[in-house]
Amino acid sequence: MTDITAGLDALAIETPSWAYGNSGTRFKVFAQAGVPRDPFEKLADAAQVHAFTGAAPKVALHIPWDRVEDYAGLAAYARERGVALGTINANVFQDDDYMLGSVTNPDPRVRRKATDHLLECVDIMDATGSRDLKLWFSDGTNYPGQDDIRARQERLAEALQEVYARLGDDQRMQLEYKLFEPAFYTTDVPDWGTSLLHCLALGPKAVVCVDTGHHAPGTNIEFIVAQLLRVGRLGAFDFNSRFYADDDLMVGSADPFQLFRIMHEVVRGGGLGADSEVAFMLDQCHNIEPKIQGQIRSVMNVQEATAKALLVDTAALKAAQDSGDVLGANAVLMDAYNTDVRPLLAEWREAKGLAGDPIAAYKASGYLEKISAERVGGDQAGWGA
Ligand code: RM4
Ligand code: MN
Repeated sequence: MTDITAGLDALAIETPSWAYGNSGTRFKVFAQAGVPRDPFEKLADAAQVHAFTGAAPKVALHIPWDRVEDYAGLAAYARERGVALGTINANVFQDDDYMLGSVTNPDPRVRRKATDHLLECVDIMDATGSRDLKLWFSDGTNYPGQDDIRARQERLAEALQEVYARLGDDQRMQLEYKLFEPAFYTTDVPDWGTSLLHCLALGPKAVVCVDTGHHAPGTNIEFIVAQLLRVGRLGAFDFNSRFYADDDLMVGSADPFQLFRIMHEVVRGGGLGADSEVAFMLDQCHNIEPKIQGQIRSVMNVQEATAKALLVDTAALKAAQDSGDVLGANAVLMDAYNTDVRPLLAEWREAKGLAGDPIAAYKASGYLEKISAERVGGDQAGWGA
């Protein structure tokens, strides 16, 4: 129980500002009552998730969606509500100039513009006190022959190098990969290998971000996690759930067993604990479910998977593995996975003065009714600046 308590204490989940805004599919965005109109209201909502779970102390921003005049003021506003600003997510995918790519665009003017945005994000990190810059590029091509695959890698390396050189001593760059979409033929950073190659060329402050929704069906994500931890380059997770493509739904919902397997490798590889620098972020959208409640549920899902991973009897597992006891080893893992950890988590929360059932407590708080009544008029936040 002590190990489990320490492990759960160490698990800090960063929630994304964009989860609190409206989102949808390319077919329809269903607006919800009470949705924030600006970054301040998003932070107020994120603070609720932390207040009820005790495990979501940071909020990731997306620039320009969360652009404000005074970032230090935004950070102070967050602090007053008990949370801190986290990862700064750059956005070089929503401007007409980026039709043929951002930092890999054949046009040097567009590349300059994209790189300048990334550098601006580092300025913002200085003001917010954020450690991490997260880079995700939609860059790629749709048709064979459209552009030179190799030249695009060189352009990418050049831009990354310039941004890397601008990072402060305590700042990091996370390079996220994604198999496909919006590019459908080649993506310039399609997989963890490409991301890792660039990170290794850059230096120790460049780390890989694993978005759980960015893989082909059947990909063994826990293997990737084990490998990246082994070489000290697992920088962060963008947690979410996928069933088909990049669904961005609640982490642990479609495949809680996969999340457990991932967290088992995290624990095994030293990715959880006071010394770990792995950032556990959510990158999700709540299209049809209530957003704050969706974030609370997601934090709880990660906690449940983590608690089960912490329950694995590592000595018994190693003994079974070393003696070639295939089914015995598998049984050790399954025993942990099949344990109902909800009472243990309720106890962990109550020991911290929190409600054992965060969802019930949040619903009873009347917060959603309050913001629905108060946030009338103005433009609800969505996937736009
Ligand atoms: C991308 C990627 C990024 C996220 C944006 C909103 O697919 O996952 O991490 O910032 O979506
Ligand atoms: Mn992501």
